[in-house]
Amino acid sequence: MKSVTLGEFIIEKQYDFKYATGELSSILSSIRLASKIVHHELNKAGLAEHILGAVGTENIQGEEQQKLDLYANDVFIKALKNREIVCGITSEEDDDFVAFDGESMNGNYVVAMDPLDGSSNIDVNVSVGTIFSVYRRISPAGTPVVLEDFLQPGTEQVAGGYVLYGSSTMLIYTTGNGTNGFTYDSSLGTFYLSHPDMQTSKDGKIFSMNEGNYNRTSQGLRNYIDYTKGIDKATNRPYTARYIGSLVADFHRNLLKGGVYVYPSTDESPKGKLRLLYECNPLAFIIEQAGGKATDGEKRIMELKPTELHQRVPFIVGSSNMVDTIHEFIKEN
Ligand code: AHM
Ligand code: MG
Repeated sequence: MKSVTLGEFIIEKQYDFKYATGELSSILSSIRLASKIVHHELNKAGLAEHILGAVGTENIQGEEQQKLDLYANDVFIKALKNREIVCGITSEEDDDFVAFDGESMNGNYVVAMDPLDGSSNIDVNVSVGTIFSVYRRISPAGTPVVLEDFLQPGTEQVAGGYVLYGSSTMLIYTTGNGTNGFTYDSSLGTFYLSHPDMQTSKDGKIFSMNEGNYNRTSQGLRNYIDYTKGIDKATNRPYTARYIGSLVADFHRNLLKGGVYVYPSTDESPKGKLRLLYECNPLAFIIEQAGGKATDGEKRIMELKPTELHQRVPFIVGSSNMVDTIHEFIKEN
């Protein structure tokens, strides 16, 4: 079988895109480049004492920032700015959006991203990821980007994806014509198409949630958690409990094997933990294109109208029948 590189694939698929100017291809190429740089830096993390550990500052959500968070943020911003097609970005690491100036103001696109999700896992050598979402701007080209450009529902995404820095580094993305996965050959510096047209199974067997939150969640969800442990051949239970605490890794495993990931509303965090713009929406786009579902427990994630950059939402994502069953349990209570 002929090996297809990510670069070749992006160009080949360019004309599936309704605007087909090559600009989106260029953005994806910037993301590809930045992810290679981050991959190489991450692989050194275990060796480089100066890179491990916290910077000592907190981001807007009160979370401690790791040095590699900031490094990845910087690399992705520079790569995205460089081609003067993106006019601004919003990132988990920056309190406000970053408006690009100069020629970039003519850019037609904005990007929302979590440059290094799950970064508290780096110190223990566990997989982390980059999550990204691309939109066409609403404001006119040639003017500075505005907040409304970022507050678009996920249905307006023109591309969404993630990079998983795991035992292999993979880049998975969609532009609305299916989900495709590429694996990085670090000896050649090239991503190859390894997972064409990914499909997740309708019924899965994996349940992924931080069950430490059991007593903080709704009665309906608690009933579902109990149900996952029930013994019943017909419904393939008990399910398998798997939770890494690194969203991209948990999501990726379930996408390939069939399962559901839940980060619910809790007493302490009624809106859950994960952020709509750069964590939930891109993964919702990916899973829908692979035949799965993503909701906040009630509504489709991609139809939620964002009201703020760092907005959090409860997140239920994965095999469609599993998501439906959770909804039934939630409704019953
Ligand atoms: P982060 O964006 O600060 O890295 O937090 C997001 C991470 C996800 O990767 C993961 O699924 C979740 O937080 C784990 O949270 P918890 O430790 O509460 O289970
Ligand atoms: Mg994150």
